Parts: sequence; C-alpha cells; structure tokens
Amino acid sequence: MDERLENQNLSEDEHIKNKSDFLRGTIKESLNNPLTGALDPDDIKLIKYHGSYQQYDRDLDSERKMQKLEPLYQFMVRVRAAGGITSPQQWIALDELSDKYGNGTMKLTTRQSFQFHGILKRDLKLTIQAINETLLSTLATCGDVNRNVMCNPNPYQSEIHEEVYKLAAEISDYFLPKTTAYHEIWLNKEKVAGATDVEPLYTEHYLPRKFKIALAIPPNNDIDVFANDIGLIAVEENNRLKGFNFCVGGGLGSTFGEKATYPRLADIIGFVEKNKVIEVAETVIAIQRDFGNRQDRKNARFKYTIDKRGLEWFVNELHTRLGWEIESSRPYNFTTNGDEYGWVKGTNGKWFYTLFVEHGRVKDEEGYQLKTALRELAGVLQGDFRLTGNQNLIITNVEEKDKEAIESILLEKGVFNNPKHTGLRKNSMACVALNTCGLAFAEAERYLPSLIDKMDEIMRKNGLEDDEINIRMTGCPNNCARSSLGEIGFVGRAIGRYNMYMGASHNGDRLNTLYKEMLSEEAILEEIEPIISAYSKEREEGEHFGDFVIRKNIVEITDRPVKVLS
Ligand code: SRM
Ligand code: SF4
Repeated sequence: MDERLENQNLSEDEHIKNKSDFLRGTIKESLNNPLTGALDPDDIKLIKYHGSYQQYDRDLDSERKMQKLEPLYQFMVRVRAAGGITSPQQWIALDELSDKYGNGTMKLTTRQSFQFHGILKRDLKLTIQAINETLLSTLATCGDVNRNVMCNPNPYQSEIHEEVYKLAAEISDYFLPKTTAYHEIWLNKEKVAGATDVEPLYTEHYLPRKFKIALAIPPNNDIDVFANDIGLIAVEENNRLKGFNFCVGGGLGSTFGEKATYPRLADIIGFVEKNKVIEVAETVIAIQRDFGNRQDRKNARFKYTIDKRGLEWFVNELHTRLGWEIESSRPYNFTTNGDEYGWVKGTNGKWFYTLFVEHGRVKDEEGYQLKTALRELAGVLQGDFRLTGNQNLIITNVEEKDKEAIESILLEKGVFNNPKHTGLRKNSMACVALNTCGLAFAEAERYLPSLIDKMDEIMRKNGLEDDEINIRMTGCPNNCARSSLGEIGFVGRAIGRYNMYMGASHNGDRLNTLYKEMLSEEAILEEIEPIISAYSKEREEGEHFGDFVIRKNIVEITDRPVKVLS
C-alpha cells in the first residue's frame, strides 16, 4: 500500500478499493450466484465504477417483508454520453433496452446521462453488453473517479460550441479508469496473460470520492458549472475559443444535522489556455487524490480538501506541481441556468428544437406519449439527440422541410405545445428519489408535477404563468437535482415534508438559503402565495424571483459566494 495511506484510519470503501484488484472484486461470482438477486456487499460498492447501483423497489418493501421475501433487488444502470449526445440509432437501441430489461422508462439525468431502472441481476450483463454494442458505455458513470463530463449542449449557437463539445469528450475519455476489469466482466474479454493493470492517475486507491467536470459557454450556464469539482467557463476571442476560466471546488451534497457538510459553489482561480486544460485538470485531480480525506466519506469531496487547507494553499500546490502559473481570470457573463425551449435556427442553417421532458422521465402516459413519440422521431431524424443538464432534450440539425413532420409527430402524441407546460414547470427539476433511490427521505420526481399544478394556480392568479422561476426538488440533501441552486428549492425531510429554500440567482452563481423547515404541501402553498403575489406587484423591471426574495429580506443571502481570485 501507498506509504501515505498506510497509517491512516481508512474508511471501509478505501479497503474495498485497495483489495479489489483494480475494481474486479468478486463481481463475476456475485453475478452468477443464483441464490439471491443481490450482489456480495463489497461488489455492491465496486459495481458503481462499472456504472450500476444495486437498489430495491421501496414501494414493495413492506409487502415483501410480510411475505418473508428478500427485497426486490434490482439495478440502476447509468450510460455515459459526454455532453449528452446520442445518435437516433443509439436512442432506438436504448429505448428498446428500457422495455426489454428495465421498467419501460428512461431517465434523462441532471448530468446529461441516461439511466435505466428495474434491471434484474440476471439481465445486468446483457444490458451492459447491449449498451456497449451501441458504442456507448457505462464505465465510470459512478464511483470515485471522474464522471460523465457535462457540456453546454446547444450546438446551434456558435462554432465554438462544437469545439467545446470535442474537448468535453476528450476530457471524458482521458480520465477514464484504465483497468481492463470492465471489459473482462461485462464484455467477455480475456485478461492478457501476465498483464498488470496500471492506473497512472488514479492508482489502485482511485480517488477519495466522486469527481465531476463541466464546461459552460456563456451566456448559458445550463450545466450549472459552479456545482462541479472542476468547472470550465469558455472564453472567446474574435469568435474563437481561447481558453477557460478555471473553477474549482463545487459540490452540493450535504447531510442533515452535520454542520461539517454543506453545498459549496466553485471558486474561479484563473484563466487557462484551451490546450493546457487537460494538464491543469489532471494536476488538480492528482492533488485531490493525494490530499483528499480517505477516512470520512462525508468529508471527502474536493470542496472539503480546499476548505480544510485553504484556496491559497491549493493554488500554490497547483502552481508548484505545474511548474508554471495560471493567468488571471477573464470577464464573463451568465444570464440563465435554464434551457431555451422551442425552435432555434443554428449557425449552420439547420433547426434545433428543445423539448421539455418533465424531470427527464421518458415514458408514455395517457394523452402524453413521449416515449413513443421520441422513438418514432428517432426513426426519421437526420441529426442527433442532445440531453441537457436540466433533464431536457434537444432534437438537432433538422432541415427546414422536415420541421413540420417533426412537429406533427410530437403534436399527435400530446407533447408539443402542451398547455400544462407553464413557465414554472418548464423551469423545474426533480431527482429520482422514490421508489428506487435508497437515500430518499421523500418523493421528488413523482410528486413535484402535482405540487406545480397547485403552484401554477397561484402563478396564474397573479398573471405569472409564463414567468421563468427555477424550482427544484430533491428527496434528500444530496442535491441531485441541484436544489441548492433553485430560486425555489425543496429538499425532502420525511414523507410529505420538505425544507424550503429560496434566493438562488437565476443564472446559477448564487446558492439559495433556508426559508422554513418540515413544510407539508398545505404549508408550502400557504407560504408561497403571499410571496408570489408580492413578487407580481413589487418586483423591479427584469428582477428575478431569487433576487426579489433577497431584496425583500424574505431570506438571507448566502454566506458562501463564488470567490474570484485576482
Ligand atoms: Fe446523485 C447519489 C441520482 C446528479 C449528488 N445520485 C445518487 C444515487 C446514486 C443514490 C445512491 O447513492 O444510492 C442516486 C440514484 C437514484 C436512482 O434511483 O436513480 C442519484 N444523481 C442522481 C441523478 C440520476 C438525479 C436525476 O434525477 O437526474 C443524477 C445522475 C447524474 C449523472 O448522470 O451522472 C445525479 N448527484 C447529482 C448531482 C447534480 C450534478 O452533478 O450536477 C449532485 C450534486 C452535485 C454534487 O455532486 O455535489 C449529486 N448523488 C449526489 C450525492 C452527494 C454527494 C456529496 O458530495 O455529498 C450522492 C450520495 C453520495 O455520493 O454519497 C448521490
Ligand atoms: Fe436520491 Fe437524494 Fe439524489 Fe434524490 S437527491 S436521487 S433522493 S440521493
């Protein structure tokens, strides 16, 4: 074992990684054990690096217990698609897989990935193989490594978008684990005799915790760049990509009652030329590898490494390791962290349609046949599908002559110009939560739509039905739908009870703060009605809701702003 780690009181996860033989563990044997639908406990942790979580159907839990059955174990599988780009052929294949092995739905996640739920152990390998056959992968979508790299998905806006996307894909590939365990376990590749794994960056210990990178192109912050361990803000010069403002130390998860855990936005430490970005990112990751907390996972994210040692210490360490200093940051301006819906003509003359997908769940319901519509559309689409960081979908590169056909497919299935899609709803996000997420205290994705129905009545009464207030709900403070960046944020405390937060900026550069705790639906509506009414009457020209509640002292402004090093 590495000398630095030998004398530390390492967390259990560290021991599991260290003895896993580069993430192999006994996953193969666990998969073949017919006596249980579950994996061996260590393999449950290791399988995350391969892109899957063991879960169980929480709705059926008490019924199964009464019948003296083990929980209905099932697996979530997350698919890596850097920048969220997939071809129509890949879409069709994934759609088929969700029916064949999953619960018949797909989830477009807040990090531009696909998730399948409800896969049984016996089908897990077949599912992962089939995903790889589409030339997508699940490797490193979870686990203590760099995850799916996010990137502004709007290719129509300028030429630099394509260049930034290519860099996102390069970063995503560059930081993949190098172990061949994935190929051996899932793709039946033989280990070359005598070959040993080498993980030049991660080593056999991997990182202390998950690591996330995202690239934003102003004025859109639709991937919430400051929520990432490394955030890159594109800087243009004469319509060409020059480089990035480099941000470090974002992360939103926390634990109720544990003050040492908190959401934190990334700080801007300077500007880096585009061809140096990977070098700097690799050095940053190595610093977190070497100094991150490996004893307490709740304090192991990079944001805590920075806060514990200080931003100045970190920048010094970075410069020493690089052997050169990064430049001062450049001016930038974000206007929104939301998506721009509807048709937009791209710089290439083709059309792009951003479609609202409520909380990213691709499914069919009566009068709203989204899954069928998208499958049909994939059969005729010449361009590709791009997942947004707000759980939505962009249908890209449509010829003028094909627009009508696309609209009629969507219209026929009830997903085009749906009158329920108000300003509030279209700016809402919710995490998965129940029934699959083992960490959920309360509903999110399955509940927020009905709360919005009720809030929309209030919005309508005040003439605000088209107003874009961003509203986010998560079933726990891990913050997977980035509730801390909601102008209105709800975080589940218990079934039917939420903490309510307000006052985040509309462009994702300011966290919200706590307004009231443990609110029921009735209490939420009672609290929000007078605030919305006041907002409609007393807001200043162009003032966003998050700014209004701070100006009116309804909530305090966050004491954790984004720092900019000069
Ligand atoms: Fe997340 C864990 C779902 C984005 C912070 N997240 C989980 C797990 C795997 C629960 C678990 O550990 O057992 C959830 C699976 C639920 C399920 O049934 O599918 C889960 N996270 C999601 C997704 C699917 C939410 C969604 O509805 O879209 C998102 C998948 C992203 C992807 O494609 O990779 C998702 N998670 C996020 C984000 C948002 C982001 O990255 O921009 C965050 C906040 C940012 C951050 O990382 O700080 C986030 N997830 C967490 C955390 C808290 C980490 C922390 O530092 O404290 C956990 C729990 C953990 O890691 O221990 C977690
Ligand atoms: Fe689960 Fe909590 Fe993440 Fe929601 S925020 S998906 S409840 S871990």
